[in-house]
Amino acid sequence: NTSEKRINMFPSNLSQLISEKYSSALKGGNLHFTDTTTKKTKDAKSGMPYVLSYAPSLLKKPERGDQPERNPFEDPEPELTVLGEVADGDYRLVLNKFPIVAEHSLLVTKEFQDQKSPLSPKELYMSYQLLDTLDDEDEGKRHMVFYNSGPSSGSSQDHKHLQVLPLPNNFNCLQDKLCNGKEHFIPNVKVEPLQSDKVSFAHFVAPLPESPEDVNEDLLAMVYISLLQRTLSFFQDWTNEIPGLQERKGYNVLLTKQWMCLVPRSNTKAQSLDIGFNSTGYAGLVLIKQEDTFKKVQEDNSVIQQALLECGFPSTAGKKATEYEY
Ligand code: B4P
Repeated sequence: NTSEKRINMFPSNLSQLISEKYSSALKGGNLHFTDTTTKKTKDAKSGMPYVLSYAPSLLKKPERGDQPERNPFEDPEPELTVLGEVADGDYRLVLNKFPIVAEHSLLVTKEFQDQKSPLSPKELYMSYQLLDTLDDEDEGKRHMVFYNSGPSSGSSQDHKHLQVLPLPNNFNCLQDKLCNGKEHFIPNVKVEPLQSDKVSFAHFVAPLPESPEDVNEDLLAMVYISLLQRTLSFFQDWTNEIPGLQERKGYNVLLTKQWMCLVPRSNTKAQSLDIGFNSTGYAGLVLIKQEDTFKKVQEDNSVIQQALLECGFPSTAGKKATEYEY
């Protein structure tokens, strides 16, 4: 029953609930916000827009948070829990304990599930509904849901979690530019997903329907599977060239109300520059912790395209799936 499926899983005052929880967690010392110096810039060759966020103090943060042995999502802190029951009670919405952007939140499974597992139709639709609830076109407020899956994707926690991040104001990322003026379609053998032929790294994008009425579980699942097929083919094709690829393979999922994007990943960190990426990097949101790296990037920002390529795979724009898939 489609009308039943469309019932929103989130309360309409969710923005307010997140804001209130965030303020009290910050005040109570339950949440550690790291301030950053941010800078907008653009890659000259590809035109890919970036927001650089420089946070040297994050170097002191232990990789897996303050209690590295503890699974933070098994029994999340009540002070960080915005909603204890989401989607039939199978998920929770909690605040990120170590954000660099205010109100950065996480959707976590209640029962342990592996971060390497694919997204289910329910998770995709829940993510879309979350975006539909939080975005405010009149106020120019947009969000991105992302999923770092597998060791090379930039994830540090194995318990299944999706993240939702407010996007910087007036930020038009690579995927927005690609989808500008494009109608929704589900990529198939004949129709390739969108991919910029100017950026260095492989990425697969599909525009979503303009009206939320036209979006449902099935549609999102079909889009996801078509992008995932292309993404997974990289791990077969490159397995001989890249030692250890099978053990560390991973990918990023980026979702806004306007599009879905998948990026196959080969490494968490680049070799040529001291920098690592999770999904956000492939939307042009670049977190920099090293002073030296921040200097280099400001001198010549083309080093970012190189680093994004080293952590992904070469772009296949203009090639048909069969040419690189089999
Ligand atoms: P993962 O998928 O495992 O890892 P991650 O987001 O890449 O963050 P990581 O932990 O590697 O930190 P990083 O220095 O790269 O997600 C796990 C999430 O759970 C993290 O968000 C983590 O903070 C959170 N968490 C850990 N313990 C928790 C607890 N007890 N309760 C609730 N949440 C908990 O990056 C530092 C921070 O900046 C991270 O929050 C990261 O998500 C964020 N970030 C990175 N790049 C960003 C960008 N470009 N723009 C905005 N934010 C960015």
